[in-house]
Amino acid sequence: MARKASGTSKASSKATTKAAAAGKPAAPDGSATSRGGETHQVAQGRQPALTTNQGVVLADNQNSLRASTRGPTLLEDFILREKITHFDHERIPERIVHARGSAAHGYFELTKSLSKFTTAKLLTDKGVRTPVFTRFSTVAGGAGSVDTPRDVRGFAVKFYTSEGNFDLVGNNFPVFAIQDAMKFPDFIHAVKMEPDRGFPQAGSAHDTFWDFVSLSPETLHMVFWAMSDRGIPRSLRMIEGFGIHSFRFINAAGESTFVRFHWRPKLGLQSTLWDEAVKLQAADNDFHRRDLFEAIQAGAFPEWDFGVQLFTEEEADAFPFDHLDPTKLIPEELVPVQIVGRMVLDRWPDNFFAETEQVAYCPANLIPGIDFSNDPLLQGRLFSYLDTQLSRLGGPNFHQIPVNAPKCPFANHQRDAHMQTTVPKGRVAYEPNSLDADSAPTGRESPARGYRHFNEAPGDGGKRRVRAESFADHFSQPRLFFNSQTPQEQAHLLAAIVFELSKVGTPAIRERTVAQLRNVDEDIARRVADGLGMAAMPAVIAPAAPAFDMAPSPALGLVAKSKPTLDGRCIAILVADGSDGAQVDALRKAAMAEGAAVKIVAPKVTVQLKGGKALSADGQLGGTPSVLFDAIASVLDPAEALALSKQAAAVDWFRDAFGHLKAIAACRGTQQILAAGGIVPDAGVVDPKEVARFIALAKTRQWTREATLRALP
Ligand code: HDE
Repeated sequence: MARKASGTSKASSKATTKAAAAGKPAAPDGSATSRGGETHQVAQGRQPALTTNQGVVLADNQNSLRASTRGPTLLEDFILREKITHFDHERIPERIVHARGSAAHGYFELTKSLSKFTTAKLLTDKGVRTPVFTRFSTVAGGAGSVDTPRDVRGFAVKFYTSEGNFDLVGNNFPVFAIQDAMKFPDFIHAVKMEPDRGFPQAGSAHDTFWDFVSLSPETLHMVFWAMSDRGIPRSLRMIEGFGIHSFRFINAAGESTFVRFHWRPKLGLQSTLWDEAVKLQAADNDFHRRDLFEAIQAGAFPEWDFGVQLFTEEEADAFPFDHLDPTKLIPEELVPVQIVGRMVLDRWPDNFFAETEQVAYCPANLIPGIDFSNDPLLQGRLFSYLDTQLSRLGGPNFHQIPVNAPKCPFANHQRDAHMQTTVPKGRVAYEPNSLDADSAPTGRESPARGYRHFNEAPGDGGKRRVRAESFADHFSQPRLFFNSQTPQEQAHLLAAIVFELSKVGTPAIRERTVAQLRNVDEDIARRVADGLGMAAMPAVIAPAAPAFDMAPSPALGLVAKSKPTLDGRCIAILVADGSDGAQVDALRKAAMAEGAAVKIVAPKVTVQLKGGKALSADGQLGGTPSVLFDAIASVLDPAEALALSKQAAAVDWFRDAFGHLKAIAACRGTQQILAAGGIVPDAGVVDPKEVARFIALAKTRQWTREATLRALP
């Protein structure tokens, strides 16, 4: 058996050998290619010839060069060696954080000029469309991890402006976990998998993370965001984005205004429930990537409003916190968000590696009219990103990779280096010079339109390693965030903390965390302690600065920013043999008219509807759990429904949808499945004939159901 090539046909393998012996190519263009007798005829048509990387045309891409028909492979097979060597080097180092990501091309359009505040054309030329490349990511997991862990999401936008590339490298939370760049490696090491055991991948529910949190109360505000439902988004199309740090705008007069950047999803905010997120991780590792891809392919282009919070130095001085501290947000009630533009993502990358993997963001990529603030976290980032690209992309010419290259002219005297792809002309690679000719000009300074930093007055002087006293309060803003949520959102947040701490094996870490929570709010700490079954409250840890109350900010809620809509949502209809096609069509039409995608799920890939018409399913029941959808309906023949009521996949389909507070349209037959799942139908469960009622319910979760299902802290 081992001596025979697979699918051997004696006649053709003889022909190959004969041709080889006669010095003729075994597989001339457009003819049958020999694979040890197996022949694959591929129409040549307009296909280009396969070549090596040197342009040498290949005669045979199936077989290596061998000393005889069954002899060893020869080292001189430069074609094989080139192909395998290239393959061996296909991966580049993944990002140390934000390794798992999905991206898309699109454009930014300015709707309101900010010329009073900045000279950046991106923000002054109303109506101009600037190309963008936007990458969303999780932080803790590796490139191959799943899309739906509890985590912050990266929201990085590269604007290819007429004045150079501007990178706004933000997250979906408006605050970060640490105040000084010095702590970033510690924070990331704490959240990533523990170094001795190599797990957990992409999750913060473990000892080292909470150890760091409990010892570093500055993390608490961001941890509250991560433990809220914002940490488990339904879709990347339904998250906000924030530049976090204060930046500066500079206008034509050289005056500066502080700015914080915001992205607002057109589809509103929406998250999953924790049980749903856990099940999504098993159902579809690529849930968010697929969702973004499918929306763009379907022409339902994701869109965000772009907003700015503008404030002066004097206004900032009056804030009850330091705006240079990246663990602090500026409530919208204090400084409103003005919407000045929009971003639309309308093109999926042609190649994941070339674009999404090789894109190199850097917060130091600025354009004239925008400058940094002294936020000590931002200042550290200005070094880190360039450094990381050097190691990830192999050298300083990564700006020449198409996804990174500016789309405006660029020229300077930088030369050579690893992977240089441009061929500069002339003898001049320095400046000033008098030798560059008109035929090969090499570039000059432009004092009038070149980049200028804001001329900031020096601070209090003196060189020292220090944390500003104005950064000392760590508890007021987690309290503000918590108090700005609905009671149900608050309960979810506390349940997440209890869940994560329940995965922590070291009791002292749990206790220290609860002790820190006492500084945020006694009631929060008590509810978490109760959820953990803690016998006594741990002693309070004296805070560096005591928390104070701020007026709740409704804009920090998630449900408050959700939209009752089916736009961008997905509804599933369960069918089986004998289902009523007319009813399926009525549901489908009504849902699609409201902007939803509709997927047919069935026990078999193809079913015969009542009347004999065949219907192909988009998903087979066993592999298409209801966590993948925003609402579900079923149109079943009673006998089929009875059979399904004995199938775990069908019972779980409804039980999960019910548990995840989704609207359900269940026909009479389906009541048997609901009964098998112990589901007592409520107002969120209707008959599929009540199409309008179902569509109205499907636009939101059935929030009131939760109290009947789950004991939350
Ligand atoms: Fe990053 N961060 N970061 N970060 N970050 C990276 O750069 C770093 C921080 C953010 O889709 C890395 O190209 C330091 C804040 C996003 O490619 C690295 C510090 C915020 C992305 C890096 C921070 C972010 C990164 C890894 C503290 C929100 C993904 C690969 C001083 C405002 C961009 C890379 C993409 C990526 C360092 C803090 C957001 C190692 C040292 C704060 C969205 O350079």
